[in-house]
Amino acid sequence: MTTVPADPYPYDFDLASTALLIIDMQRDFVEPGGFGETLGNDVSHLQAVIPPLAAVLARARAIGMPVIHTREGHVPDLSDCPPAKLNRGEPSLRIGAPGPKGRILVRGEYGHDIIDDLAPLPGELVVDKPGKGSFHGTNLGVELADLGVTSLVVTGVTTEVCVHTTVREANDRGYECLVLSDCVGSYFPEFQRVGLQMISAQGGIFGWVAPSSAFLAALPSPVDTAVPSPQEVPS
Ligand code: TIU
Repeated sequence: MTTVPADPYPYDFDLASTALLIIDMQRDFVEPGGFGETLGNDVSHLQAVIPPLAAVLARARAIGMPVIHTREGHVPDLSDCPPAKLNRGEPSLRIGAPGPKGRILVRGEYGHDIIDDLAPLPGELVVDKPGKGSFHGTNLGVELADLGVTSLVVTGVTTEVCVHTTVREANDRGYECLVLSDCVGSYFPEFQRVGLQMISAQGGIFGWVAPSSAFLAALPSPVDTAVPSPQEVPS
């Protein structure tokens, strides 16, 4: 077992059954001109998440931890977008409307894809989701079962929307979630603070919260976990 100092108490996990989940680090949310900004949000708050999350991603890859990316968005005819979600806000700025990065939150469009700094590598799972939660309308649960994953290290945006919905879904499904506080972001500083408290309050009602520095410090170094080269294998 590996242990990370966390709120409300240390988070124990088995590296063999843990995955890094990166939620919706898409241009539509993180960059100017996307869906997030059309909703009136200041996207600069989300940019702060990128450097610590890139460091966690690099380390996860180096030690062979499974990495799963999600993207929120809809098929081009919007048949998977319920009217209750579609009919929000100014019509010219809604899901499916043309934006500076292509049609807003539509699969295949430039703005729907993940930012270059965190681009998935070939072989990493990318889960396209029509909702805020990562389990609703996706095969994520099946994929995690196939991988033997029972613990999730959760990162991405936004803290109080897709991260919270996913952590709540995961908690109800029996996964143990560690949310990395500096690797999740909100357009609203107050929601960031309270959103994290809501996860770890009441004895960890939805999961655990820790900074990425604590998580990284608990991981084995890449050297310890590297596959030995042929000349290093004892004969
Ligand atoms: N608006 C907002 O805060 N978030 C979303 O619409 N989606 C995600 O959080 N990914």
